[in-house]
Amino acid sequence: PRNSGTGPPATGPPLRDCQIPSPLLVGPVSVHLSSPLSLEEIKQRNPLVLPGGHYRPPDCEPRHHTAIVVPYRNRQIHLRALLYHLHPFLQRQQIHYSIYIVQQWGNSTFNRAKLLNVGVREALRDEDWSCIFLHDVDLLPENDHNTYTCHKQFPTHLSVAMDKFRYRLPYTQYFGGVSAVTPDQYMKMNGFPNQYWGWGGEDDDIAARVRLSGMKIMRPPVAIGHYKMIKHKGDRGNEQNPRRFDLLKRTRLNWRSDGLNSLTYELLSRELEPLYTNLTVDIGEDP
Ligand code: UD2
Ligand code: MN
Repeated sequence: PRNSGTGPPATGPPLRDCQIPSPLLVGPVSVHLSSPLSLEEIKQRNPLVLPGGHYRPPDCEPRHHTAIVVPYRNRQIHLRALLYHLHPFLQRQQIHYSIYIVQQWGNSTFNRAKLLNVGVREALRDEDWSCIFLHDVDLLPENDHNTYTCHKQFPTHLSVAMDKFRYRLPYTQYFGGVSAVTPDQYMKMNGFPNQYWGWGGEDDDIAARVRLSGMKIMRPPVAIGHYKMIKHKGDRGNEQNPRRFDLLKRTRLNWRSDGLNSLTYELLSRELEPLYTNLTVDIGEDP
């Protein structure tokens, strides 16, 4: 069995380290958004993906071990589009990875940041991941030179140029969409806030935590960090959070006590689906 994120496979001769950059990269890719394939068809196109959405390059020893964590509820079409694009994208990068879909159970108000906390904690139970990606379900990377790996020192914000913002960063402290942390960085910032129920603010809180814990935000060049966001309306159960401005005023006071160290939830199920690990979780509701 392969029981560690860093060791070589248990059997067979040792493999050579994967080359950096990966020789399989193609650069800009065109992203089609209409009518994604079924999960079965996507699985057929990705025969080397193991149950749970797990992959390891077959002919070289990967230098990166990345968990992709996706906060999720009721976005089937987007999920299929994401899996369709992300599996081949990550395989071209020759990294060892798994995809985790963290599904909020029930109808209480959506809480993206808390789901991300759950995903990080559960992913780290599986493997010694060197990097954890926090990934909206509706964002598709358009250039595979945007590698899904972490910076050693500081958190990274990847989705710097999205079609919805005319391929520019909307504001300097912007941290929404796709970001990445090492387990150490995550611990240092006490994870993410648990108190943001509904749409908005949680990404700015996370950016503030990066700064308050003595770190800064790394970013890929704008020419590489291109993403398409699948167009959508706001979801029922994820209405704008009217408290977000008040909460953001208190990040400086709250970040040490609200986060990874105050996280409570109940994991209802953990399923190894063909293309992803499904975590269904009861995270409670807005008090
Ligand atoms: C922006 C940010 C996002 C987050 C959000 C505010 C971008 C590209 N993204 O996204 O990172 O900060 O604002 O909370 O700027 N989701 C579900 N089901 C739901 C509701 C949300 O799966 O019912 C997940 C899904 O992964 C989605 C993410 O939460 O991509 C963010 O929600 P959104 O896409 O509705 O918000 P959006 O596009 O304004
Ligand atoms: Mn979105």
